Amino acid sequence: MSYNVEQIRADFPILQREVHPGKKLIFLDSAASSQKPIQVINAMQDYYLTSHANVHRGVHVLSEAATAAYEGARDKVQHFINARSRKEIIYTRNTTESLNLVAASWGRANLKPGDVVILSELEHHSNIVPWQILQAEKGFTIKYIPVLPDLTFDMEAFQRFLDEGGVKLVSTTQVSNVLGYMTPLKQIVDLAHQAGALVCIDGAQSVPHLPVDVQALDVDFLAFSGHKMCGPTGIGILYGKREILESMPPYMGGGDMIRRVTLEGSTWNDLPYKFEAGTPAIAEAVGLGAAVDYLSSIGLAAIHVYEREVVEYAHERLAEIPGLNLLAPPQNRRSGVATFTLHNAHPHDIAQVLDYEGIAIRAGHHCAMPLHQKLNVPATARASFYLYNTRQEVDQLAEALYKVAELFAPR
Ligand code: C6P
Repeated sequence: MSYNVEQIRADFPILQREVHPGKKLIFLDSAASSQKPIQVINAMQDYYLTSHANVHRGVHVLSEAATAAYEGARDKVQHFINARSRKEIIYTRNTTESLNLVAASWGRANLKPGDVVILSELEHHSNIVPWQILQAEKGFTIKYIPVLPDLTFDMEAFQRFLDEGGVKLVSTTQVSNVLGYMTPLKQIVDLAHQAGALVCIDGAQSVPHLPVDVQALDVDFLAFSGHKMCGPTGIGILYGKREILESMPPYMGGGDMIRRVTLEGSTWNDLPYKFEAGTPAIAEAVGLGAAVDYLSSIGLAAIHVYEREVVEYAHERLAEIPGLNLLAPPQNRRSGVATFTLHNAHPHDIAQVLDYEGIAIRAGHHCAMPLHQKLNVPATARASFYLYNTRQEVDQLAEALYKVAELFAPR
């Protein structure tokens, strides 16, 4: 079946709206948060109209229906990333909470002075700050895989860090939210495992866009967010290998995560509930399940191929614009975004002018300040693409950027 972008666009009601008089929305900010298809909106609405009650707590019809919908969504996520067991799928609020869970639970229990955690220079703050907070408490060392001038990882430095010893964990992103760089994940996992380290992957920008198979990749943890993959905000996933999750202490305490509580102490529920304290985001889990169904019905492989074509076209068109400088890793390793600076224009001004044309992009440091420091730019403008964007939208972006280039050309 061929990729029918017009049919896909028809599923996203918001893409029909005008954002300024005569200016229809051109949404190029899906890396920040994607839009939602009607199937997801309907699933959440149906849940509230027919089935809402608290989960795991009642024997009445509604509680059983809510529990079935909530747990059914977990099964969908399990199959989506090819996890071995539903016990390996922990609901969180987002990628950020998933990574904080790994740091606060696994990290606090396993890291000590002399140990090393390897991150990289291009990480989102979500995969830096939790480790820095824990480092202040535990006194381990953090090393960062450098980013080379061609905007790829310095794998020699990575190997050197592993050879220097003491590495307990490598935690890095699969796709950079700023550069669209697809990191050499399989190589990283294999080298890290050979050195006896675990691997945690930030999948915020990969799971929505390409097939991710946790068994094939052999990652130990994988974090991602529902809202970047056509699902609602407020729901994310931490995947972890069962034996590792079994060995970890709880993250938060409260209802649902316990087996027995006495005034003297408590024992913990089985996986995955050990890590799910309190009333969860039930409708959001249902919405995530519908998003997984939606993406699966199109196929992640097809989405990835289509999206990369659109991104390559964007790189081609934008490269022609005078004064525009693309931050582009090698072609075979990039996806998802076209990030750039233009003359000396502040990216916020660029984004503002584009907004007048109905085009939504993101400007700033994209929660990756260390990367921007490394590249010696305070901020960048980023157009990010998803399954519903078209080549015509790229043309409209390029036309608008010609105007911006003229407006901000040095005189
Ligand atoms: N990046 C962007 O515009 P949350 O906020 O927890 O759903 O996702 C955090 C996160 C973690 N890792 C990567 C690689 C990310 O891209 C993000 C979110 C958005 O680039 C918002 S800052």
